[in-house]
Amino acid sequence: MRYIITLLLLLLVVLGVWTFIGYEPWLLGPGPDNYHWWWPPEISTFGEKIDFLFRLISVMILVAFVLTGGLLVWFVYKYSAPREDKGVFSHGNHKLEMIWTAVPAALLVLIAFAQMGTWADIKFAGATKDKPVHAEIYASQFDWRFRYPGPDKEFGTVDDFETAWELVVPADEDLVFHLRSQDVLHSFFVPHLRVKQDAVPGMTIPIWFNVDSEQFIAAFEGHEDKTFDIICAELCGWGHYKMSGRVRVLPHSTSNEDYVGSYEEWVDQQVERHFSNDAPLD
Ligand SMILES: [Cu+2]
Repeated sequence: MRYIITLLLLLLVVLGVWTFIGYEPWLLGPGPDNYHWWWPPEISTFGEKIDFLFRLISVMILVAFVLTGGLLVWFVYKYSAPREDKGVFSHGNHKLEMIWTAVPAALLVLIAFAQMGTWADIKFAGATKDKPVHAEIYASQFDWRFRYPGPDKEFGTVDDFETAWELVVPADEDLVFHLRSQDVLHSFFVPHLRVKQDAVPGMTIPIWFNVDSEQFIAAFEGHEDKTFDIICAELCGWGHYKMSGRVRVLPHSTSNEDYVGSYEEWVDQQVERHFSNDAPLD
C-alpha cells in the first residue's frame, strides 16, 4: 500500500510536469504540428512579449511544483514506513519562515519589473492616445456586437454600421477599440491575439492590437477556416458558455488591383447592405 500511494503521487507530479512541457515553445519549437495545449499560435505584434511573461511565470511555477511535489512524494514514502520512535512536535522556525517569505517576495518583485514595459505598451492610457477608434465593442448577455464608424471614420454619422458575432479587422495596423458592457461584467478574450480585457458596465475601456500579417499567414497556412475565436472570459450568467464570436482578418487595399477581398471592399459592402432593402445577406 505504501508503494502504491507513493507511486500514485509520483505519477501526479510526472503528469503535472508533462503538461508544462506540452506548452509549445519550450521543447518542441514553434510550428503547426506542436501541441498548443496552453495557447494557440500568437499573431499580434505584442504576442511574443505576453508569451515571454507567460513562460517566465510558468518556469517559476514548474520549479516550485517539482520541489514541493518531489518533497511530498519523498516524505510520504519515508514517513509511512513502520517506526518505533516517537514523533517530534515542533512549532515555528524563524529561519524557515524568513526563507519562505523572502523567496516569494523576491520572485514577485522580479515579475513586477519584468512585466512593466509590456504592461505600459499594451494597457496604459498613453498606448492608445491620438489613435482613431476602429470599432466599438458591445458585450451583453450573451453576445458580442461591433459598431464601425463607416468610410468617413466618424461615429454617430449616417454611414455607421454594426455586425454581430464577427469582428472584421485589417492587418498590419494599430487598431484601437472601445469596449463596453450593456449589463454585467464580461471579458473580451482573443487567445490568438493575446488580448484579454474586462468589460465593465458604465465604463468605456480602450484596448488595442495589431495583427501581424506574416504571423497570421504562417499560423493559418493550410487551414480552410481562417477566422479565430472571441471568448467571454468572465462568468456572466447561464449563457456564458455560448458567448463566443470570431475575428476575421482582411488585408488593406493599397491600390485598385487588390481592392477585391480587402478590408475596404468589406466596409463598402456593409454600407451598401445597410442602405439597401434587397441586398443578399453576405
Ligand atoms: Cu460574458
